[in-house]
Amino acid sequence: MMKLLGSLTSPFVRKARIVLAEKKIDYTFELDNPWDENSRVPDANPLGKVPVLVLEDDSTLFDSRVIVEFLDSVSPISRLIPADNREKIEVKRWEALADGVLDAAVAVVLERRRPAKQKSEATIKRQMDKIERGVAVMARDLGDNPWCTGNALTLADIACGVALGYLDFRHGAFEWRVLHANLAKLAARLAERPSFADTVPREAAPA
Ligand code: GSF
Repeated sequence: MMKLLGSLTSPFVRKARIVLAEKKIDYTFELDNPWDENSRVPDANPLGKVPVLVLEDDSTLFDSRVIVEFLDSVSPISRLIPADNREKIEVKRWEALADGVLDAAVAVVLERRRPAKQKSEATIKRQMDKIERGVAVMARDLGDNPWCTGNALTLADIACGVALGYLDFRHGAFEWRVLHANLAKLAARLAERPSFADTVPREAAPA
């Protein structure tokens, strides 16, 4: 059976878990925090990042974009990436936008954790600007449509929903719902799906 290495807080891991759930693909979830000094993640991904998907032949896939594109191809259930090339590119662009917002959001989390003397407010501001511009473009491109692109759930909605959920988790002060009512509606609809409800990020329960 395939094995997903990851944490309960990583949005990129959550994206993979949601795709696995939507496509009803069986897998084992192995918790491994890449920041732990004795993490095994570097053995599976030289970049030392999660998620990593370990296939039955023990080969490994990374990063989350490669993982979800692979997963969409292994099962015909709930196609999340359209076959038509133009539509596929549109979905991948949405995913790049959402993942880019996540990269900036994670960068701010890491910068805030640095010792006061090393923390750079300029870096935090630069990354927050990327988040705000990225979310504004998500809202602009969604418009009044029920889904990010096309007329059904795709990877675009999953990636955006994960990014918005991570902002709730780590950037509560950024009131994206107030700024963008259409994104709030999309997020609320996605939150009702078991794939989303079962993967809401949380700090691991204290041991
Ligand atoms: C990003 C994964 C990532 O940053 C992907 O999978 O899409 N492009 C990659 N993962 C973080 C955890 S989290 O913040 O989501 C990670 O593994 N960081 C450990 C490190 O050494 O950077």
